[in-house]
Amino acid sequence: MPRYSINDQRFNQTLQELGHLGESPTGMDRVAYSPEDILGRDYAIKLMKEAGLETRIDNAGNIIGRLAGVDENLPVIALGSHTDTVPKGGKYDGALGVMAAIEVIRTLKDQGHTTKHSLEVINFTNEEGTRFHRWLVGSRSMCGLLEQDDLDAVDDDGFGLGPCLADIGGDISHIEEARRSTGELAAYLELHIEQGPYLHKSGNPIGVVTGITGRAVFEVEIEGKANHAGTTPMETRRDALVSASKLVLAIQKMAAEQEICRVSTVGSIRAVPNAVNVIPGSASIGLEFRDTDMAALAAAEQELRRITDEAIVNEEVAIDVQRHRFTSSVPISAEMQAMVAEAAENCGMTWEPLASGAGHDAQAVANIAPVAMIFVPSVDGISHSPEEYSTPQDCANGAQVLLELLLLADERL
Ligand code: HGY
Ligand code: MN
Ligand code: MN
Repeated sequence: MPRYSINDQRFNQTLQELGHLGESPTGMDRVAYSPEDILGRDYAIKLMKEAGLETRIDNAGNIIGRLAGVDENLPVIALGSHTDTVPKGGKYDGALGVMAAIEVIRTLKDQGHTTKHSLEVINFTNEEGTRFHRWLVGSRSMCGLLEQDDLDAVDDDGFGLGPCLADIGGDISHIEEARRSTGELAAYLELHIEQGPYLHKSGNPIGVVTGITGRAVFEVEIEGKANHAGTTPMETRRDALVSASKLVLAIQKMAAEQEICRVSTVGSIRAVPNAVNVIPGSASIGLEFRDTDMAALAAAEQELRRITDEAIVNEEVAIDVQRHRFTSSVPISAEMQAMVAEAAENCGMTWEPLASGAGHDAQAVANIAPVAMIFVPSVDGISHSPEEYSTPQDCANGAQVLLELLLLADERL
């Protein structure tokens, strides 16, 4: 039996309330740095304060709520996730982990239990990376993984990261002050929805995450020749969108048929001037490869460059492959996995080991501290969609295991 029980009602209530902030008829739109994102951030800060946490916003925009432990000399145990969403996203991705972390604190307070370690609830900013095509910005800033091109990034409308950070209480000119060093955190514990189909299929309420996927993101620009759609003979066209479309199918085949890496996705495509009676003079596609094996991602990049070189010759277009971001895969230690499994068993729940096909802030924090992740089922494995759904019971199960995991970590680390 778990030592303490979370307040399921109160917890699921916060999840539903957060789920209305930044909601549009087509899904959740709390895209990082947006007014909708700020609604969710302010709600999390309100709950953190009500739970008795000392809150602050670091220069990377991360929201940190702190609760002193018995022994202030011990490193901190952190819990958290992110409240930003992809455009037209769901109510549980990230939100579950932040709301559950706050519920854990509230339950410890209700029970008058003070942990040995000081605790921090962290709401990492811009986990999704939608706006600047760079993800895990808050957690990478905290863990020394931010690069100059992150700071120099401009969005599709030419706006830079600096003003966006200022909007949420950050400060790009001193962003390095958000950096935490190895040893400051005893552990980082993250509850997250699986975002895939396996727990929903197996019926296990808990996933013990064994590792987090690596990811390689590219932008490919194709230059052909704009021309009249009505008068230009087919054989003389250099149609950038046709070349882009051929690349889309070839990139899909790389994972689906050639099995070069686990998954490959072209998530965005643009044609210029995007007018039906003009042969597109230029086009661009945004794509990503994922695999826990970094050699597979390197092989995928090699094949991408091979097929684009081929297209340059065969289709007389110019192609520029811009490598955007390589994020390393992260194994989760056997010790931390065992602690999650024991926490699930103490709560009377079955579990299964599961690798994460999604990226998470935990893979950045792993750079400076031991991390552990708990998954709960996503109904039909759907995520990054308004149809994303996890049942109140599954959400409460996750928060309950997170509380038990924290108590185990507090005793053992
Ligand atoms: O894209 C991902 O894997 C995560 O949901 N940010
Ligand atoms: Mn997430
Ligand atoms: Mn996500």
